[in-house]
Amino acid sequence: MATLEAAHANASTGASTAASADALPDFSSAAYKDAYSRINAIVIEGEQEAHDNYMAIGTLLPAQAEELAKLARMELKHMKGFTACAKNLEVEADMPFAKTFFAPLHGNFQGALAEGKITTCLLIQAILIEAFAISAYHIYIPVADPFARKITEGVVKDEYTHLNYGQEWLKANLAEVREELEQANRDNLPLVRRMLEQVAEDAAVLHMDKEDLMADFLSSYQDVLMEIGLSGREIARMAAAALVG
Ligand code: PL3
Ligand code: FE2
Ligand code: FE2
Repeated sequence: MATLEAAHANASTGASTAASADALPDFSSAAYKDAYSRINAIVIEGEQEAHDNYMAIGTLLPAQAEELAKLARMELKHMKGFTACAKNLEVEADMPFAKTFFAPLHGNFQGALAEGKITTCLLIQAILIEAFAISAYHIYIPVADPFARKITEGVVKDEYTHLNYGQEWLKANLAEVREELEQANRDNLPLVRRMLEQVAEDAAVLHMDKEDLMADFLSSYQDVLMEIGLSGREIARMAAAALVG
């Protein structure tokens, strides 16, 4: 929702982000390019899979297939934007690494899709992956090179549209989706936590702080669960699943 986006715009001008923006990384160093080859690949793979996932969700929700195809098209545009970012820095994206990085979450999405589990598919793609992307892009923007910063700023706006799509569908169907939502969270939130941990070392080379990433992610995620209509206690239980997995 608009309020959610505004809250995060404020958060990303916070003190810790401002401090790291003072010290921009050396975009042409070998260390930066090496880390960027993996981070950029993760983003490209994530955008490509997001495209495929929205198209797949369209097969489960035929009445909304057109709207979902529109969301999917935005993902391809994002993918092209981030491909240009790597080219601009003369970096080659490590795509095999990125495929491995997404494999567990991808596997869970495919399993849910095969069983026609709309709630699980939406939680994985439209909530968890989008909240992960939004937190990463927020933290990246102040320390990005000028070319990538402009592209990422455009992308992040679209990602809120995607997050809101999932949020509104789940909210409208809350009574029927509650139980599946809790199970899907238990199965997938630990995977997202592991992904954040796996990316942390490379992200640090880009001057992105792991705790900032985690905090931004959890704050988006909790806001969404609240908007969907879950109670404070349910939200706390769901967030606690990140500690268990
Ligand atoms: C769905 O719209 C997008 C899915 C993308 C997943 C992004 C994962 C982000 C990992 C850390 C990236 C930092 C940003 C760097 C940009 C080149
Ligand atoms: Fe995207
Ligand atoms: Fe998206």
